[in-house]
Amino acid sequence: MCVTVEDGRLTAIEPVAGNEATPEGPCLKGLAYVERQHSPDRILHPLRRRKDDSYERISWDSALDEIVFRLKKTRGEHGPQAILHYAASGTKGLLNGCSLAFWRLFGGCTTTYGDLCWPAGLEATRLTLGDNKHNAPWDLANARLIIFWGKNAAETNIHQMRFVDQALDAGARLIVIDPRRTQTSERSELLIQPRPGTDGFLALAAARLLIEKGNVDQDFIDGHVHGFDEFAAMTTERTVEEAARICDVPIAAIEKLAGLLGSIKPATICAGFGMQRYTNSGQTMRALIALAAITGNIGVQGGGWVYANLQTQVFGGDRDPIAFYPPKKPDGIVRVSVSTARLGRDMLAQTDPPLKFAWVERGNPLAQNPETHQVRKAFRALDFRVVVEQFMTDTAREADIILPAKSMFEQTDVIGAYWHHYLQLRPRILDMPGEVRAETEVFRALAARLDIGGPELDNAIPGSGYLDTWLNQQLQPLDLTIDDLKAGPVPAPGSESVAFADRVFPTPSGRVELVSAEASERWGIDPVPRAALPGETAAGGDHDPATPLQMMTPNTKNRIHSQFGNLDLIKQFDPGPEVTIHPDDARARGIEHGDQAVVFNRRGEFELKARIDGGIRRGCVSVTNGWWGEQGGLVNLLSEGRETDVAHGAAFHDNLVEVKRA
Ligand SMILES: Nc1nc2c(c(=O)[nH]1)N[C@H]1C(S)=C(S)[C@@H](COP(=O)(O)OP(=O)(O)OC[C@H]3O[C@@H](n4cnc5c(=O)[nH]c(N)nc54)[C@H](O)[C@@H]3O)O[C@H]1N2
Ligand SMILES: Nc1nc2c(c(=O)[nH]1)N[C@H]1C(S)=C(S)[C@@H](COP(=O)(O)OP(=O)(O)OC[C@H]3O[C@@H](n4cnc5c(=O)[nH]c(N)nc54)[C@H](O)[C@@H]3O)O[C@H]1N2
Ligand SMILES: [Mo]
Repeated sequence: MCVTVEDGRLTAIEPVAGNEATPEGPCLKGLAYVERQHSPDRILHPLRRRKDDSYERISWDSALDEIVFRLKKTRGEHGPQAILHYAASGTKGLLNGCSLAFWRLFGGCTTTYGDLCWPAGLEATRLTLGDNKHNAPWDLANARLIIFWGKNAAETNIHQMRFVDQALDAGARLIVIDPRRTQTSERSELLIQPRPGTDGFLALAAARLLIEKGNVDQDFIDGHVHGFDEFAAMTTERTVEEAARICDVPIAAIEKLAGLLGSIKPATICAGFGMQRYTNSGQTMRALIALAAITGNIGVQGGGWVYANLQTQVFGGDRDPIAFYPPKKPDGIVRVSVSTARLGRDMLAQTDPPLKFAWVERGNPLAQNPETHQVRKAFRALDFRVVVEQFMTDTAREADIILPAKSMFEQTDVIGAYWHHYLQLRPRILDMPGEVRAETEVFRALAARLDIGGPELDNAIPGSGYLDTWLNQQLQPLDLTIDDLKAGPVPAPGSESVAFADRVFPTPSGRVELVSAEASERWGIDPVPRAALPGETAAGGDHDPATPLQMMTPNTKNRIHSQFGNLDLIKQFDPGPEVTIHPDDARARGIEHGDQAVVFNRRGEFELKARIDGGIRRGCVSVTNGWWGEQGGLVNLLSEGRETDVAHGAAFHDNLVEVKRA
């Protein structure tokens, strides 16, 4: 971003000419930072809840004193693990690590394991290819065939569409696989709309056809694939007709998918997170990667498996999704941990010790974690809650004390990415407004009051005067300095613009693993990616007939999860939540376009406007996630706290509902 600051205020955000990944500049959300940064709704002072649930402004001294009193009391009576530290995806940067550094000094805390976002796909990729990396963003322009699988890039990776357009203009072909017609599918020649959560069956049927017709890359398979024969045998367990029936897609669509994939090279499969939010997601994603592998589309220009590019994760150890496993117990500190996907349930169930205190920063679990009712109940069961926030989110409203959070323009940090492979400096360009303090300063103030950290404190949590030195220390093993980054984005050391071009796959066999012993040892799943239905699906037959509709809660163009939707600029485009429903399903329920509708299941309900749209599969409804309670669309009131088959992700879309007119 090229940012203009006048009289201490952000006045314009423009593209940076020459930025290879995002040359067209920020999207509407990026532009909305001008409003967000100076919004009158921003929290600028510590706040304490009154008895009537309103908030009063208090001084930092009294906020910190009360927090310290509560921390000591909780630690004294129940031990440090009676305190939950919860952080999510609000902002990225090296300084985020300082929070856990504080809790380590404090003597520990209860942490979370797993993640709301992408772990099933990350782990599936790691098990199969050995690492999570992919070709540079702009390499997509070299693809001759592009498959967007469960990814709506036109809304969620807007800049990627530029490279899609370049590829299409040069004659490439585009396939989209998504139960919804989306902005991404507009230019595709083939849109396959499978029953949600059945993509594994679809992929294996395509693989079967590819193998039967000999349209595979035998040289790549012989040289670099482990377990091909077992995988091939497994694909014959079900006919293409059977798969088509399970996915409820035309046989011709599967044949066309296999036909294009078998005949056009290079092909890139851009996989999103859609089919990765089900209880069968790990196996589904492994089956998809297999398609890229057997057609030899790995390690080549214009080809590949594009899921997550973690090549900028070069700090402090490996980028193995090991962070997604329940923490081990090193350094003498006993760590207790709850599942992010089951946050509410696990918090309530924890007894040794019971949770009494929660610290939340960079996240909005009341809106974004599954099963809002349980999360709310768990937060309300605590003695004390601190939330560090910029705005009055649903989670902030649960806090006893709210601490005002900095914005990304107010503290220097080093950031990576998960699409391109550049490290960047995010320089401080604005002063913190009101009494806002950076998290690092808050933790230092708490540490001083608790008398922890001593002379080591600056190394654990740098003070503002020490920040540049600290960042330089982090960069030093990479042979980089802040000054290098000041000159512009720098490719992460060791990063590749064509991933796996060297054909080095850091798996146990050193090859692409279509059979993975590790998968079954670690996660108890089949070593081959055999397909199975998700846990809660209308395809299963044994579902509750009272809730026949599969609800998907995708992301949307003009918000990042629950952020931005409170801004006037964004409200012009997205004034309120809507449930999208197929005309046939709406007619059967007497619902008309624009009617108020209630979406419900045994876990909860909410009311919102109906949007009738023939672009969504019959039997499915969708509501974008990230609405606030006050806006009427807390979608996770209806989801269940349930993990994916691998890596402790959240199976948000294993979610059957019914809709009726309000
Ligand atoms: N504008 C915007 N951009 C974002 C974000 C945001 O909030 N707003 N969030 C960022 C983050 S953190 C993430 S994780 C990514 C997510 O990026 P995406 O993966 O693109 O987003 P989703 O909307 O979760 O899912 C994509 C598509 O999957 C489809 N889908 C659902 N179930 C299935 C299924 O069973 N099979 C198939 N084939 N498709 C299915 C949905 O209909 C949806 O269109 O976006 C990132 N970019
Ligand atoms: N039903 C359903 N639920 C979903 C999803 C879905 O597809 N369906 N998607 C899931 C996915 S992919 C993700 S990634 C998660 C996202 O889950 P969260 O990360 O909890 O969601 P955000 O809405 O981005 O909330 C981030 C919060 O951090 C605050 N924040 C921003 N910067 C800072 C800072 O510097 N310091 C502090 N202290 N706070 C800051 C913002 O104001 C915001 O309230 O949601 C998940 N939830
Ligand atoms: Mo995410």
